[in-house]
Amino acid sequence: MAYEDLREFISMLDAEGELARIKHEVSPVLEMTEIADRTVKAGGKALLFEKPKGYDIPVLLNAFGTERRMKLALEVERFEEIGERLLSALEFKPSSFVDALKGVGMLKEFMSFIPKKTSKAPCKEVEAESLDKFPILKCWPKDAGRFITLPVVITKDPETGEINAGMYRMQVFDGKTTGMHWQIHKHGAEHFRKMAEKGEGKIEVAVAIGVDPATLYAATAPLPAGISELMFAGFIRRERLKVTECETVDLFVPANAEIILEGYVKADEFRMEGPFGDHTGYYTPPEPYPVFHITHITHRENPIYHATVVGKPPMEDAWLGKATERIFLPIIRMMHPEIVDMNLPVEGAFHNLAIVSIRKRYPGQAKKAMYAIWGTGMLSLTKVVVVVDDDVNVHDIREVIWAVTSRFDPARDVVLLPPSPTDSLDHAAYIPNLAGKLGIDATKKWKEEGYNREWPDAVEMDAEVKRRVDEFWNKIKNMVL
Ligand SMILES: Cc1cc2nc3c(=O)[nH]c(=O)nc-3n(C[C@H](O)[C@H](O)[C@H](O)COP(=O)(O)O)c2cc1C
Ligand SMILES: [Mn+2]
Repeated sequence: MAYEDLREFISMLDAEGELARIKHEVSPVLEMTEIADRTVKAGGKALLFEKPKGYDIPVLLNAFGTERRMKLALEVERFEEIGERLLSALEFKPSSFVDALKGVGMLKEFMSFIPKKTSKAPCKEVEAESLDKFPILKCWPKDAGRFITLPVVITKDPETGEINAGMYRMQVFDGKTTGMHWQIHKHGAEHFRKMAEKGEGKIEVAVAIGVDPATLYAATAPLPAGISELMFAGFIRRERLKVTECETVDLFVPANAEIILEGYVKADEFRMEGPFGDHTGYYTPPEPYPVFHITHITHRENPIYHATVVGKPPMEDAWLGKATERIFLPIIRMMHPEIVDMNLPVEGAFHNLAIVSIRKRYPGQAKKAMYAIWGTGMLSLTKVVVVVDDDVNVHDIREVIWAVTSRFDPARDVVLLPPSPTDSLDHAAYIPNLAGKLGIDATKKWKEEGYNREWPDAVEMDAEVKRRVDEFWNKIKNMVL
């Protein structure tokens, strides 16, 4: 049964023993961060702060902070199921994921999850004057102020009319004004640019805070442009998302959201945003970003404010990222069949390092896999790609280090790219958004690749001997272990 809203998810977490209700008075200024940081790093529970100091609206943090909770959120045993369902819905062999989702053959199943309009909208129950009533966190000491960290930002493509929902943090400037941190590679930024190019002075924006888990996840997912996140949310939930018409802008929002902000972003107005303690583990320095002017605020009766704290990994967003890694793997494998598995280690902040295993069938195929990663959606921003053979478990870093250090010759097996698009949060880039890339081919080398002898066999015991030892291992085991 799909979660209708955030509240149903919270109830389920409670029933599963996954929720801690904090009755202490805790300040949303820094104190909640310290508690969330200690909790997530220890694999602890979701946190419902019932008495935020100075506010009467509870705060939910760390809802997705473990693998188990992320799976409960998306109602799957394995994240791959979602990608596999997408592929199995295909009626032809598309040459790309975009073809797949937009093409003729697609996906009656996906299309059947178009959001369902309703006029019964809890998110519109109560009108509010300003953001000041919400316990919005100041996360880290050097943050420029309070930041809304889990907003689902909804815009309409000024050319095609397609709707996008992306998660872009919002710095609170005052009760009716925030920053709009859509980075240049993101669809919100693309809609903004198209609006400016058309000479329209502003773009309408709606923001939902506190949504059902599938919708929240979908807003963070690297879907191709033009693929509706709200439809994807319905696909994940296996039930259409209920949306309702905004009151002051021409957009639809999740009807059961806790809080809705309506407003606009002007073409010619930029303001310094940040610093912000970011998911790279560093403060992202101040940079000019567009400004969101809020014209209308509504919320449910007794709303819940949903937030996350990012910082030095691992933090809660690690599990949103890991879900993405797993969900999109089947699709990446469809497009690039040599790829077997992929690990985007949390410590690499997802864009900094990808470890990919391949089944090599022809010379140079490891290089092809690198170029595939660098040519695929948001993976194109990946700074370092390491390619190993499929006898290596990419999720076991010790095995990866063994394979990489033993199987690559730095003089021959390195690919260095000239400055190329990089994540806006790549602090090492000499020029923001532009940096080199490194590929390491750590596959076993072949004669056809210029290696002038046979690759040595790995040291392994005979299966027959293992079987013989298995027979009496239990008697010895307790002595030796
Ligand atoms: C907690 C969290 C915060 C994020 N904050 C931002 C942000 O401030 N700016 C941004 O461009 N992307 C941010 N992202 C990543 C985007 O949500 C992600 O790239 C998403 O795919 C963007 O949607 P789009 O492809 O429709 O633009 C954040 C992701 C998470 C999980
Ligand atoms: Mn998008």
